[in-house]
Amino acid sequence: MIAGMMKKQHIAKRHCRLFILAAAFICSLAIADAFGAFSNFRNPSIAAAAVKTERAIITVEGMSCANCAKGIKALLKRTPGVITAEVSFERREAVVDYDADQTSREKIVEAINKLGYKASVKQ
Ligand SMILES: [Cu+2]
Repeated sequence: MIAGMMKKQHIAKRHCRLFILAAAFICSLAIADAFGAFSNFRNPSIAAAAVKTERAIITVEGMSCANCAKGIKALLKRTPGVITAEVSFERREAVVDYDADQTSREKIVEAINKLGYKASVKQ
C-alpha cells in the first residue's frame, strides 16, 4: 500500500516536471515572440527618429500618365534609404524624404533614370 502511494506520488512528480518544462517552453516562445514583435515595432520608429532625414525634390521628365508616377513611387519605396516618396505626374516631380546616411539625391535620380525617365535634382 505504501509502495503504491509512493508510486502515485512519483508519477505526480513527473507530471509536474513535464508541466514545468512545457510551461517554460511556451514561456520562452512567448518571450521570443514578444521580443520579435518589439524589435519589429522598434526598428522603423526609432530608426526613423534617429536618422538624418533630408528632402529631395526631383524633376521627372518622361511620365505620360498617373501610372508612371505610381510606378516611380513604388520603385522609390523599395529603394534603400528612402523614407517616404510622393510622385506627381501633373507637377512632373518627385518629393523624396531619405536617410542621408544610406542614400543620396544622386542615387535616387539614378534609380528613376534606370526606369527610363529623365530625372534631375530640382532642390
Ligand atoms: Cu504612364
